[in-house]
Amino acid sequence: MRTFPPVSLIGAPTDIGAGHRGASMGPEALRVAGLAPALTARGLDVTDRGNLAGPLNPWLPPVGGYRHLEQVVAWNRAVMEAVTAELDGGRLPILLGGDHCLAIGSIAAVARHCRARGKKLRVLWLDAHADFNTSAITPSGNVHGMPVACLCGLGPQALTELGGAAPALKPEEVRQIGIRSVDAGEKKLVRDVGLDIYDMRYIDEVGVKRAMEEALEGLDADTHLHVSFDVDFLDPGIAPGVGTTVPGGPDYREAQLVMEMIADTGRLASLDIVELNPAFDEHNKTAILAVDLVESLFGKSTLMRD
Ligand code: 6HN
Ligand code: MN
Ligand code: MN
Ligand code: MN
Repeated sequence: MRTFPPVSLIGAPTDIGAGHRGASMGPEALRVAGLAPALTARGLDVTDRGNLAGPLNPWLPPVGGYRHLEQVVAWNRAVMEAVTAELDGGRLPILLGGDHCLAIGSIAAVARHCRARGKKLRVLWLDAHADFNTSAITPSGNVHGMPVACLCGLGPQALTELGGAAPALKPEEVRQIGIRSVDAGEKKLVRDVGLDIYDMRYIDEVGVKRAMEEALEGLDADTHLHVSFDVDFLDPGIAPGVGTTVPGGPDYREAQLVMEMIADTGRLASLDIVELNPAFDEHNKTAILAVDLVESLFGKSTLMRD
């Protein structure tokens, strides 16, 4: 069994980049679902750092193609600083979102950490959506639909240069899994940049096992693996507690296999759990499922393999 570095939970209670209110309640729902004790039971050393602070959601229409850009930047700066502090301390940060725009700050910190140490980086983006919109093509202005583009250098300077002048990510460092909702302009853009997308059609055709083997190919002892887990990755039948449900996602066992195969690599070094929206949930069942899956991500297997 792999031994993990000490883990830090960082709450970012905001829905600043989302199209529905409520992801701001995500960190507390994950705590109530028992995330920390579940990880402790796996033998991990877990510290909950509590919640970051940031601006309230003013709930305004887009300006220049973005909703709440100033507040999105403030939250992401706070996330980036908090994640950087944990990585510098040799710890494994788990960001409790909050909506998915916060992955800009979290992954900017991870990328900067890797560059400074000559480490390779692989980002696994588990999501129903590609999150590759820009201000010119977004249907909503919601920045949670833009984080991957921003991290690859396409977006407002305040976000693309959050962690330094160069883009945080090269598209070839990203693998997207579970994708089944991509907007028209976004489709063209992800093709143009050559993003590696294992969409649901592909998973239907070849199965989770082969798709994940391909997505995880090439990881070595020198690779930092970051998982950005948008809970809307899961089929809404098992995970209704998100703002942007898309039918046709992975079922319970498929999702478990995704997590178990990531765990088997032994490379997981940072994690986002985002887009959980308790306002849409039923008795916190989506948070409870997310905790169950995160246990698997940290090596809990359904049989006697751990
Ligand atoms: N998420 N593609 C849509 C948009 O408004 O840009 C939805 C994005 C959802 C983002 O769930 O993290
Ligand atoms: Mn997302
Ligand atoms: Mn999504
Ligand atoms: Mn499990």
